[in-house]
Amino acid sequence: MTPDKNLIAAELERTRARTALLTEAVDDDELIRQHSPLMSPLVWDLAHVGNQEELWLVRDVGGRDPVRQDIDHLYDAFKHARGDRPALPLLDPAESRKYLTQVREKALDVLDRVRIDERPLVAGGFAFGMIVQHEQQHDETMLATHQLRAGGPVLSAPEPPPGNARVRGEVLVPGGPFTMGTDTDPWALDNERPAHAVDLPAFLIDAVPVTNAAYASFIDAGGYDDPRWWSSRGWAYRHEAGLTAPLHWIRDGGDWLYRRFGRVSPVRGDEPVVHVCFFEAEAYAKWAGKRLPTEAEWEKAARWDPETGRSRRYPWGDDPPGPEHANLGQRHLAPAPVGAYPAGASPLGVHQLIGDVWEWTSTVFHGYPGFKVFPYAEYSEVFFGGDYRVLRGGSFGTDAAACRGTFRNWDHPIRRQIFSGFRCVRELA
Ligand code: AVJ
Ligand code: FE
Repeated sequence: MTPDKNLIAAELERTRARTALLTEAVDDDELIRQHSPLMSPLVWDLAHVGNQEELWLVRDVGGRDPVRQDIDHLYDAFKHARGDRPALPLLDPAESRKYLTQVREKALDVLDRVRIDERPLVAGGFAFGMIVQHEQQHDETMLATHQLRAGGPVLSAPEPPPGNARVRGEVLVPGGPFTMGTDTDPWALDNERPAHAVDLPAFLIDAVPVTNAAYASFIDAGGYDDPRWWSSRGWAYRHEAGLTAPLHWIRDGGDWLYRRFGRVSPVRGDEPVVHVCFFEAEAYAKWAGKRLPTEAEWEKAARWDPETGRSRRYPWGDDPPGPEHANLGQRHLAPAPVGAYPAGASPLGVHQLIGDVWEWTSTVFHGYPGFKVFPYAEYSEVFFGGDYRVLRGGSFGTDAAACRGTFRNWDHPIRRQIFSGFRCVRELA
């Protein structure tokens, strides 16, 4: 497949506009400051996306001289933990922006001149797609930093579309094999490959993600105080961290309020719950008499077409996500109520698998059978077999370029500053 260079350039520019918006919404002091020990200062993310673009597009694909080799070590995520980054001699906001502009000019020139041939790094425009996705991933990380920052609102967006109250209950996914992963998606990352058959017994999956109302019933039923629902690690963490509700929820008499991007409002019952960790998701599922899906179950529910037996790129088909399909791309700054995207449902009738909230699965992050590192081990391989659970489907903060039915995210089971929710499954009686 020969990708359209104009399209690639447009994706790079569209992505940069999002990065600019997220980093221009606050003043220099807030860009440099660390808003949470879990997160980098925004100014680190900013120069880091430029540095990755320099490493891969300017130096590797383009074979050009370095722009700023002297700063590579500052923006290598493996050299300095997030908590240590504010103390580094980072580029200041003005220097960072200048650096990004210099790198982008060269990267666009490389794109103009490069022969997109069969070399793996450039086939299908892969390296450019990888850099677009990398910047989009950091844009989601920066949005999570915005959610953690104290102070009044600096971002705004229209409300998501309304929900359709009729979508509830469970959907039967029949037993049998399906194709998991992909060999053909040109911008799929190494951990999504290769395509392979997975045979699953039949199961029932929630038609929609678990809502705030459902999650509040778990809280009201004393779920946080009953060790029966928690794994031993989860129970220990629930006490150590003093968990009593999703992150950012505030008790208000018998009701719940929620602080979202600097605005406080009542928790909406019909929205998917967000900002829960894996242990909370697991406890809720057990309380509800269910469990979390495996990663394979999630992907079969999202991609398997019972008519043809093939796996689709998205639940609705192979067309790229439009605003009618899914809540992606920071177009709205909240998950949409359940039932808001009937056009995005899978053929079996599972809704909102893509967008709204990342969904925890019970699967530990590993390489698929036949996995090959491409193009660098530090993207995926170094995390395989570690203390990470896979999350699927993307959130309202995820861009379409970094989201598809095969896309795999992962995080520690205690993390909840990410836009994480879940849905449940159960075996047939
Ligand atoms: C795939 C979201 C887990 O943010 O740690 C960004 C993506 N990798 N820069 C992360 C990533 C390198 C990664 N996640
Ligand atoms: Fe990165």
